[in-house]
This record gives sequence, C-alpha cells and structure tokens, in this order.
Amino acid sequence: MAASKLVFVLVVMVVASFQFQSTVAQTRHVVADAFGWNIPSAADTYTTWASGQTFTVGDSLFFNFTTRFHDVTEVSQAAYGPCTIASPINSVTTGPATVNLRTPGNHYYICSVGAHCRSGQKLTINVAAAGTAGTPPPSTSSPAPAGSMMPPPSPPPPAGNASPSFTAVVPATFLAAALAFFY
Ligand SMILES: [Cu+2]
Repeated sequence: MAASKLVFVLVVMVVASFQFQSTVAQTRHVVADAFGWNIPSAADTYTTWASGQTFTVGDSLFFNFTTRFHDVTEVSQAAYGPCTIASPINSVTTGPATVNLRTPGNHYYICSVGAHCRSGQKLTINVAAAGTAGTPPPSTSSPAPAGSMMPPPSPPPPAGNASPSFTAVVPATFLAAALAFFY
C-alpha cells in the first residue's frame, strides 16, 4: 500500500509539473515598454518599470535600442552602483537584444556607453526560480484526500507482487489526469 501511495504521489507530481510547464508561458519582458533602452529623463524609470514585473527563470528581457548608441552590459552588484564597466559578466552590443534569464537571483544590467549608466540607464531585477509560482497549492492538497480513501488494513496478496502495484498505477494516473484537467 505504501508503495502504491508513493507511485500515486509521483504520478501527480509528474503530471503537475508537465501541466505547470505548459500553462505558465515564458514571459518576454519588453524593458520600459515603448520607451525602450535609452537614457531616461527620470532616474527611476527602470526601477519603476521593473517593480511592476514578475521575472522567472525561463523568461527573457527585450532591450530595444539602436546598435552603437547603447549596449546591454550585465555586471555584478558591486559594479552596478558606481557604474563600473571594467569586468562585465556579459555584454550585448547589437540591438535590439534579447537576454534570456537562466539563473535565479538578482541581475544587474547597465549601458556601458558614455555616462549613460550614471544618467540612469541601468536596470536591476530579481529573478525567481522556475516552479515556485503556482505548483505548491495543488500538489500538497491532492495527495491528502486520496490517502484518506485508502483502507488502512491491507491483506497481503498471496502471489504476484507486481500485478497489484501495476493496477494501482492505472487509477492513480486517471486521478492525476482528472486533477490536471480541472486546474
Ligand atoms: Cu546607453
């Protein structure tokens, strides 16, 4: 019984993760929308824009700028404040540029052209790990009612250990599929 319960939980988790990946599309964030990646008139232009966004691993940033006029240089937190461009993590000089968010945590982007960064052309974002957004509620609630339906005393099957565990997988898959349907 314990084994079939484990199988059920695993099936639910697998189905849930598939469902999660298919329903949560990777978001393409157009940096500062129509304003694009330029020297802002207000120092908090990019901070304000970022505060209204939710960034997740798998998403991408779209920096709209003209090649040679600007660039997208990813720097460390230490370099971000004083706009230091000595040791960039990564730099994209061809615009417009799409930057894929592959790792969670804080990311720091500046423009290394002239004094643009010091004029406010800098963006810091916090990227959440993929799968932290919506999965916990359905996956934690579903095994509980299913477990209570299982009868506690289970007579041990006399022969063939493989067939009972197999038949337990079939309704579990059904239940998981039904759960996935009603998301
Ligand atoms: Cu610039």
